[in-house]
Amino acid sequence: MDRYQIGPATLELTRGDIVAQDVDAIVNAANEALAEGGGVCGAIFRAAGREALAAACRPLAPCPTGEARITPGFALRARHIIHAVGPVYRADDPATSARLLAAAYTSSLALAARHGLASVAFPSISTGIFGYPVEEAARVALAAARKALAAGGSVTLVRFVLWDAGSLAAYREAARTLGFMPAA
Ligand code: AR6
Repeated sequence: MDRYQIGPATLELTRGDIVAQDVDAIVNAANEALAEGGGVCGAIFRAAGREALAAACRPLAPCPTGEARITPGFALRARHIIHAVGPVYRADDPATSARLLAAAYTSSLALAARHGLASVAFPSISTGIFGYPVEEAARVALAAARKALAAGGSVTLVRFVLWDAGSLAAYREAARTLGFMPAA
């Protein structure tokens, strides 16, 4: 586990499975319909309980790209699931992709703060089925999280849970590039 200090908060990078995280909220890499999908979304629906989660999501849809919605965590260890919709990557418009990806993280953390949550775990939004190059996405994700944490609020722990070694390496390199301070 890599730890970085951001003002009064901690940001962690780890490899693992998001559904197993013992935090106040895990974030789902969702679609605008908030429907059960593949990737991390499929894993979260299976672990939380497919029917209960689908029923909770239905009245909250649609969720436009860049926005987020919150539901209970049902059978998960996490009490809440924040459903964030990242962009499908557009190689012809990387600036719009970056803006929408940053918004997905910012919206999630604003929602967590509104609910008084202290700890939030994110997957690498958009870098699977949605095709966002992970090196670019890592810089956008970490910069957005740092900005939100530095602004203060209830959230004091953000953990990025990366599924594969390549993604963890990309996030570590992004943290280095952005000048993150390793926590003591
Ligand atoms: N824990 C953590 N990360 C995971 C897990 C897991 N259990 N499983 C996969 N990943 P993706 P997207 C990683 O495709 O690109 C769905 O159908 C995965 O290796 O899950 O935002 C939704 O419903 C990758 O690094 O999300 C949407 O329609 C990262 O999570 C669409 O896919 C994100 O990959 C969203 O696509």
